[in-house]
Amino acid sequence: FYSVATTVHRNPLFSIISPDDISYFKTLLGERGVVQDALALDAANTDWMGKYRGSSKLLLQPKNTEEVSQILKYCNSRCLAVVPQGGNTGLVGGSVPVFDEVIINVGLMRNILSFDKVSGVLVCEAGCILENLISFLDDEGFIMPLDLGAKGSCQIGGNVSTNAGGLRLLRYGSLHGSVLGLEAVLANGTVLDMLGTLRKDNTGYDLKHLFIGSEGSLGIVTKVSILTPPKLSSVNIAFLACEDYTSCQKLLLEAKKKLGGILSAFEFLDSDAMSLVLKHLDGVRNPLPPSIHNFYILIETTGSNETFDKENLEAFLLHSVESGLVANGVLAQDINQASSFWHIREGLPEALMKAGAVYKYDLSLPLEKMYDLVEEMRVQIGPAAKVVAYGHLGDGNLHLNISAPAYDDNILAKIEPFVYEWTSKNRGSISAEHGLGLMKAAKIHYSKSPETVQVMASIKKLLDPNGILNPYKVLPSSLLSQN
Ligand code: FAD
Ligand code: 2HG
Ligand code: ZN
Repeated sequence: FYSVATTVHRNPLFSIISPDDISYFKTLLGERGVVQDALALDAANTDWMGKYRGSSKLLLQPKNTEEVSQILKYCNSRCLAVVPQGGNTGLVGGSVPVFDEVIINVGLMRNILSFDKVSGVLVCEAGCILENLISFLDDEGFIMPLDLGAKGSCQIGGNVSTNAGGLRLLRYGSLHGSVLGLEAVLANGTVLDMLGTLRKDNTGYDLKHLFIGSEGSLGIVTKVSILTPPKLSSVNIAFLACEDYTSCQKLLLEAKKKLGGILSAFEFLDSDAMSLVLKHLDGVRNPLPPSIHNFYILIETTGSNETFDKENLEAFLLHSVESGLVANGVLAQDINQASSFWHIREGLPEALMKAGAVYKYDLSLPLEKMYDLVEEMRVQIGPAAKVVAYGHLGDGNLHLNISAPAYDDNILAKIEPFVYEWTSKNRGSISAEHGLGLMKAAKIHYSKSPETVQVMASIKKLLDPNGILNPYKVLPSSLLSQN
């Protein structure tokens, strides 16, 4: 395992689980809700990348908000640290314990509570798996406003807690817009009912936003109300190749102008990313004729006029080829081809895992600068590792991945702090969508001013005075231990 935790020390104020604690939880949750089995604990202690690993001896599975409240109230009074865990697909070491924190997973809370077919407002428990919500809505003629490669495992509570962006943010906006309400339990067990379903509600501070993207550091999200758009009948996907990064940018601008209202995704990968997918994922092939291109772009349109939308995308494609912006391109002819295009893009995190060790950076950068960083990083690293770039180009979000045969501190020293300094200098964000977790808690100052971080720390201390909720994550520990 990667040795990131060596810079963090266990807070000695936290208690160690005792047999009395276990008895309490068994009385509260029953045997089923108290998991001590070694195999299950091993999985829950290890993150999706196999990079971060804790040593928790206890996983709790509450079935309702009241149980979450009782668990937290008890942990707070005993000063037992906890880590909220959803589908455990987070990529910044936020969802697993660092030391022996109690893991709380709301995965048994997976009921859909209501769905309004006119407004499209869905209310559900936080443990619902994203993919299940997507299929529920599909039957109702609606879609989720977010979609991501981890949909088969991630929970809506985890999505909200990370403010996940994903593949369609370009069209439907961030969860700060589509989450209309939520219910959350504070560290002392207080249940905050903010589960509104209204589009408009200006009655003072909109506290739900504190829980969107705070990565389980302020409370456990137990219910969510979310605005879902209707499913439109015509979806078209094109897979294109560009020879240089300037063309990719121009193509984005053209797509916004010409496809405007129907554009629903604009994703990119570079040639190293493409080679990696082709090498490591079974059954994947490049949909374009076999010549190497520097960049690949996936464009999706979603609209309601089948003939017009398709013609529109075809005309756009043709024009882009004629004007020299696009070197080659293909339009998906059926649903299988469409999903094979998506598989190339969505399969990248998995391909990187198969390739060995990976250092992940999830950056927001001004578009015109974005690829300069990738090129500078290649020079900086040399032949020791592969620099692979892809991401949500339409949102200015670069996924810079450095793939190496094994974790190596010499490689890391070439990447950091270079990547953070570069991002900060260009007024980017060191976390576009994955959050800070353990990986970047101490790096927050690269993207936030000291005054802002101080206010964040004050809010954390107000809502969680003992610091039991997801310790060592999001904010620098040094700041929270100060009085
Ligand atoms: P976890 O990983 O379990 O937890 C994530 C964080 O949220 C942790 O800090 C945890 O403590 C907290 N948390 C979880 N549940 C709760 C809760 N109920 N209450 C309070 N806190 C909670 N992210 C993107 O933004 N866009 C992408 O396109 C994207 N694609 C991905 C593709 C793959 C293949 C993978 C593996 C990950 C991807 N991610 C992406 C990263 C990840 O953030 C998302 O998968 C997802 O939002 C995490 O949800 P989860 O349920 O797995 O949460
Ligand atoms: C994606 O967009 C995810 O595929 C994962 O956010 C990004 O692998 C990554 O770095
Ligand atoms: Zn992403």
